Parts: sequence; C-alpha cells; structure tokens
Amino acid sequence: MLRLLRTMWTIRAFEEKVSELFGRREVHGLLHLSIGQEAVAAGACAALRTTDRVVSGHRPHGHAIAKGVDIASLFAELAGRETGCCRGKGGSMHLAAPTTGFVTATGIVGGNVALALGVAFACKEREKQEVAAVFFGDGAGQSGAFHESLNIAALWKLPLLFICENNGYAEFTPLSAHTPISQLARHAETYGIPSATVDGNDVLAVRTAISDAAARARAGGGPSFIECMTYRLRGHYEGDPAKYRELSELSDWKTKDPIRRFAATLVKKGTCTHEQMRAVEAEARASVEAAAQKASTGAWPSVDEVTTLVYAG
Ligand SMILES: Cc1ncc(C[n+]2csc(CCOP(=O)(O)OP(=O)(O)O)c2C)c(N)n1
Repeated sequence: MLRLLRTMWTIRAFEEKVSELFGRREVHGLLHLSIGQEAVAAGACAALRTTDRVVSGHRPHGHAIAKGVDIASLFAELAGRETGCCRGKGGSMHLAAPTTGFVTATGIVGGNVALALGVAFACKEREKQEVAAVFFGDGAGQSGAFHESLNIAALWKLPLLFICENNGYAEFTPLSAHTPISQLARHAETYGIPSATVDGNDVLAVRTAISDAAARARAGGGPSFIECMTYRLRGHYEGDPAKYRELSELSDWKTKDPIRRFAATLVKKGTCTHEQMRAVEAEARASVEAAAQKASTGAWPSVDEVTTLVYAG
C-alpha cells in the first residue's frame, strides 16, 4: 500500500518540479502533465512485471516513473542533456528506457496503440508469458490505428492490455463532441475483447483490473480493454488556460484527488498513521529534488551527437 502511495507522490512531485523548471526555461518543448491521473499509472504498473512492456503517448511521465525509469534520467531528458534516457533527443513526448520495459512513448495520438500491437506480437512470439500494455486517451480512441489494433489483437489473441485513460477531453474538446460513445470500453465488445470500466482515481481498482487482464493474457486469453475514468487537474499542456471547462467541474474533481483519497482511506482503515502518510510524501519529494539536482549537473550533448541516432526522410 505504501509503495503505491509513494509511486503516486513521486509522479506528482516529479511533474510539479517539471512545471517549475519549465517556468525557469530549464525544461523545453510542449509539456503534458498527468497531475490528477496518477492512480492509473501507479495501479497499472504495480500489476505488471519488470519484463512486461509498456507503450505510452504524449502524456507519459507517470507511466515511465511507475514502470521504474530512473527519475534523474527523465529530468535530464526533458532538459535536453546527454544523460537523458534518450540522450536528450526525445524530450517529454518521446521517452524510452527499454531495460525497464518502458519501450517508448510517442506524440502521434493513436499511433502508440499500433506500436503496442507489434510489441504484443513480439511478446507472444517469444513465449515467455510477457504482456504488453498501452496507455492512451479517449481522443486516441477515435483514430483508425486504434480500431485496427483492436481488431488484430483480438484476431491473433495477442497479450495486449488496452488501458484507456478517459479524462473526458481530447485537447480542448469534450468527449461528447468527439464521439457518440460515452464509454470507450464498448468498442471492445465489438471485437469480442473482455473489458472493464473502473474508477481511474482508485489505485486499487485499477491494480485489480489490470492484474486480472494480465493473468488472462499470460494464460493465452488474448487482449483486454480497461477503461479508467479520470480527470487531468492541469490544462491539456503547460500554459493552457483551460477556458473550455467549468471551474466547478475542476473543483469537483479536486475532491477526488487520487493521492489524497488513497492516503485518507489508508488512515481511516488503520493501515497506517497520519505521520507515515506525511513521511511517504516527504520521501518522494526529497527523492525527486535529489534527482533534479543530479540531472542539472549532466553534460550537454556534443555537436557530433546531433547526427547520431536521428533519422530524416
Ligand atoms: C495523429 C495526431 N493527431 C493530432 C495530434 C494533436 N493532439 C495532441 S494531444 C491530442 C488529444 C489527445 O487526446 P486524448 O487521446 O484524449 O489524450 P489526453 O490528452 O486527454 O491525455 C491531439 C489531438 C497528434 N499529436 N497526433
């Protein structure tokens, strides 16, 4: 329980620090924070093994942290330093750390689902009971790649977990304006894929749903679709004034903050004390500060680096 809480606090502290560094122009590029959605990343990755593979999208920090990617290498990546997990060439939307099982993130909305299909195919071919999981938003659910991937994953019984973070918006467009389907999990039914819609702000509900899906995939049962209902407490990108949503909606979701809610439940149940809760938050914040400090001393890439590992068509 404390580990789940620590993961969520680490993600929150990391993104708050990133926001601060962005304000100081020490972190560059377009930033999409997942503050408010931490329970999905923490709950899902807690149900996966190190050898399982994760693919993420344009809002990937939480998924990378929960999958065990070194935080200092993430800070360095966002700052464009050579010590970054992609030598500073990927930035926020293109993180990768394959040794942790975090295969990649990509800014191509929906494209990540098709990439994960390939990863799941490789997992099946290797016959080591590994599973692949892909995180995507409700907006990605309207892409052709998403539907093609559901079809092939079902047809070939691939060990792929479709994890939809339904936060009610695609950029500035509410769900009701981009699809007539209110629950994306219903798409899974069409392809005969088992699905569940869970409270994405309840870390234990997410973990249980992903554990069940992963067990099914390992046993040869093919893909599953888990829709996690959640909300981003920040704008679509850092700096987004978010005028497209009511303040009352935001304040309502703040009362469902996944971290504070989980901490309160643990104290209420007597699983831990208020002091232990505060200590977990303090430890997470200290580790994030130390990682940011370490990253800030990383070397900048040499000029030669500019042309390595870069493909231009
Ligand atoms: C193929 C493609 N089309 C459009 C965009 C621009 N874009 C970036 S984020 C986004 C919305 C994604 O919404 P959703 O999938 O719900 O994820 P969320 O931002 O809510 O996490 C869009 C359309 C893109 N990056 N890639």
